[in-house]
Amino acid sequence: MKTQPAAPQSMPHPALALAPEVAEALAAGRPVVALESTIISHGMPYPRNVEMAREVEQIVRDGGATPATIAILDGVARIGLSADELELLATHEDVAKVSIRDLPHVMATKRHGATTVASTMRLAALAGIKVFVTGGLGGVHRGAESSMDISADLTELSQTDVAVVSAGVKSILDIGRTLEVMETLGVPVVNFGADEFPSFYSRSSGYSAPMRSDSPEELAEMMRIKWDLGLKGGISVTNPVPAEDEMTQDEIGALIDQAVAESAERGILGKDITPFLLGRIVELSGGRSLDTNIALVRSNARLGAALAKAYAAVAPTA
Ligand code: PSU
Ligand code: MN
Repeated sequence: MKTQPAAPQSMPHPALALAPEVAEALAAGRPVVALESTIISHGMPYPRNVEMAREVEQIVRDGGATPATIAILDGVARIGLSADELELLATHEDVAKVSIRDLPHVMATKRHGATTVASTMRLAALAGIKVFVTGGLGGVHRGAESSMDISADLTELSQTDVAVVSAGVKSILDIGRTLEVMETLGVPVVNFGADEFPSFYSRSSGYSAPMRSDSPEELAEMMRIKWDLGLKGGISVTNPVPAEDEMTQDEIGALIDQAVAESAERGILGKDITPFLLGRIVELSGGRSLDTNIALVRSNARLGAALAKAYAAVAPTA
């Protein structure tokens, strides 16, 4: 263990196992980008999932930051994984999907777990990492007025101080209600380089973004100001999929509606809904949605590395 020059609150929690390069980068105040693992185990088919995971780590490195993919292995919260460990997450048949509520159980039973946006945020914060890159955020599910199915990603954004870079919210969810809940929870939703809130596969959603920023430096300044004021919680940075990789609403909308209808017919419930929908949309699109998904994660990784660098330059040191 290295001694840290920074203040005690930025010391990684002792229950976490940090990869040496991640521990060194954090101790030196160098930029680090957290990456989630549910996208690997429950979000994409093998072997594209593990190829994506490796490639995204390389993009973060090329952008001048240290990648830290987060997961639970044998009950231990790991911050930064080896290539073999990424492969294990992508292939092992018993990897639990771990949101916040699942963390104590998967750790107590010493299982493997892939972390969602919510639990990745929390573990990143416990490690002292402030920037996290994912594909899509969870949110308010369609029909939540009766099912009450609202992702813990939203409550986590309201209380954990991490900036989350995503390509917005898929229209498997109710995008309008998701934006309303984030407003209620005090979560800044700031869109990078465009006025319309993006819907993951598409640059459009029919909703305008609550805020817009065109520079990583300005986003980093938002982070610094929010936390300096003592405003708890994260920032949702949305990064529209590059235009050349986009699937328009016309191309994807009907497939999403079909997948949502099938999940209801089959009685899929709770934590299984999102993985079911993601898998079904890949099938229904003949794999095309997977190319878009991978392209947007790459783009998010580039922005996340730039944001981590910009934040490292303005972050309080004590
Ligand atoms: N949305 C996507 N891709 C994903 C997920 C959501 O477009 O991979 C994953 C993320 O890990 C997210 C989780 O945190 O699903 C949300 O699951 P739930 O709706 O059960 O909270
Ligand atoms: Mn849910």
